[in-house]
This record gives sequence, C-alpha cells and structure tokens, in this order.
Amino acid sequence: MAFNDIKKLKEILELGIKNSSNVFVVGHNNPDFDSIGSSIGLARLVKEYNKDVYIIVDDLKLNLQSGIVTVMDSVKDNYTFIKKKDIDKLVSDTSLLLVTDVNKKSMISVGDMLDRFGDIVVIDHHTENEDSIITPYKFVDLSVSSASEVVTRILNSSKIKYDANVANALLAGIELDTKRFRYNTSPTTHDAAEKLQINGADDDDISDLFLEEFDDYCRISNLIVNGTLIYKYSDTLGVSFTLNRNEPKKIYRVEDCAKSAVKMLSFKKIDAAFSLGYVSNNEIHISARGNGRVDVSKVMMELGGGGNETCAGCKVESEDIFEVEKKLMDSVKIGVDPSEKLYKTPKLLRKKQVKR
Ligand SMILES: [Mn+2]
Repeated sequence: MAFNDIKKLKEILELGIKNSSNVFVVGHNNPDFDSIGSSIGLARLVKEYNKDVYIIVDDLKLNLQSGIVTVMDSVKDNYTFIKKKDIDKLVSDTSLLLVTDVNKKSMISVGDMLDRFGDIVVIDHHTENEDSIITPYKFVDLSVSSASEVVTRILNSSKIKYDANVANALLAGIELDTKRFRYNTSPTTHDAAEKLQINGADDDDISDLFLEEFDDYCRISNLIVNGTLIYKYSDTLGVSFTLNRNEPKKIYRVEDCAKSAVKMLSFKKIDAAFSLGYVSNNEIHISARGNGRVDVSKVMMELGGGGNETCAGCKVESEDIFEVEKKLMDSVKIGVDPSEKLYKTPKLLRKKQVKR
C-alpha cells in the first residue's frame, strides 16, 4: 500500500496542496526534533503555493521538551501552530492533512477525526501495522534517516528557498534521528545536511538544542531521589520503581519519565526500570526500560500499553498512582522468563530515605 518513491511523493504533495483549500500538518504526539522539523519544512512547502497552513501541536507546552519550544518559537512569526480544538472552524472536505514522522492513528492528536479532512498524505520512516492510517498517499521508507531528510530533499529539488530557522529545524531533525550522523546516514542524508547548512543552518544553534536544560536535569534527578524503590524479584534480578513519593500528584513530561527510567537502568544490578508520573490531572504515564531479562513490553501490555522488549510504555487513567504502582509491581512477573526462580514476594532492596 505504501510507496517509497520520493519523486512520486513530491508530485502528490504538489498536486494535493494545489487542489486543497487549506493544509494541516501533524507529527506524532510528544513531538521530537524530527517530527517538528519536518512539520515546519512541510509548512514551508505549502506556503510556496500560497495556501493557509496550520501545524497541529496538541501537547501542553509544559509537556514539551525545551528544545522543541525553542524551535517552535524561532519560526512562530511565519508559521501558525494550533491545537486540536482550533481545527473545527478551519477544516473542510477540501482540506489536506499532511502526517509526518508517524503513520499510526493512535500516535497523532487528530487520529479520531481523520474523516474530516479531504485527503491525507503520510510521510514517514517507521514500520506500519494494523493501526496505520489508510490512504493511497502513504510514503514510508524505512531506509531514510528521518522525515526531515525527505522534506529537505523535496524542498531542495523544488528549488524552494527557506530561511535559517527552517534550515535549523530540519537539520535538528536529521541530527536527532541519526544520533548526530552516527547511524542511518546515506550520501543523500549528508547532501541534505550540506544544503541546509548552505541555507543558514548553524551547528552551534543545533548543539544548543541538544544540550540539556539544568531545570530538566534537576526535575529528573529529584524524581529519582524522591521516590525510587528497588526490589529484588530473584537472587539476581533487580527492578526499580520511580515516582515522586513526596508529591505524587506533581505533573511530569513523558520525557521526564523516560529519562529517569533510562538513568535507573544505567545502574548496576538494575535489570528493569519503571518510572511513573502524572502527565495531566488523572492520567499517569509509565516509562519502562529493560536490559532484556524482563520483557518490559509484556509488562506494559498488561496495563494496556506496548513497546518492545527493552523499551515500552503506557498511559493509565487513575486518581491513585500508588495503586497503579502496586499493579505494576505484580505485573513485572509476567515479563520474566518462566525459567527464572522468583521469590514469592519480591524483596525491598533499597528504599530511598527522603530527607527534606
Ligand atoms: Mn523520525
């Protein structure tokens, strides 16, 4: 169903934009640099055809990474960011929706209202599954570095001029998904990056985007320190559970949970790390990371989420984070190889003493 011919994609985009009344661009929820960079690049393409274009970012600003906010702010004078609730008065059956860096309905904010748009074009580099958007205009190429690379190539081959802020946004997308040119690159990736630099992308600006904010570091460290319990499930299997036990209702970013779980997994004798936090008033996010001894996707599936063996997550609606943690602690056993000799009740190995 999907195709991977970039020339065909370019033709579809040109025709689709020309024939539309207005255009919406959406990336995945909890946007990263590739999703936001490719969205901005696509919005630049749309503007070439003098059509109104809206970039949908539905996440709370509070939940966005600081670098994403910096990128959005850098282009906000020329590009319009809207929330899902603003779409109603703008959308019609001649509207075009461009979906970038994602192809699954459940991962975009407008997944439940796709029938409101006239046509949908998907531009992505991730595998498809039964949740993938159904449209004849689906470009999916697993071999390209990033959605930003694809969009850069289209802008360049159409000889469209773009400013340094757009170039920075696109280059940040490529750099994120290639881990700064260490993985997944091809000659076309480097060619795209070179052209972005010629158009004003600045390596120092991009390095700044990748730097951690001190506040983020403090928040994540505070989360770990104020609430990590380590349990032994067997003689050798250690599992950590992180949540803010001082202020259990505190709102975190999905990113905070993910980063704290990754951090916990970097410690000796931790085989799986789970990090829980409220991301809105009654919605709890759980990030799960493992080294393979516990299949964390099985654990997350038990709570309605998913992922893969070493990296998974889920969202749970609940007023009681401790109750969710209890259920999670029980579910861990499901992810353990049945040959492993587990204790009847896991032993609390280390309880962080909270000092204020
Ligand atoms: Mn990507």
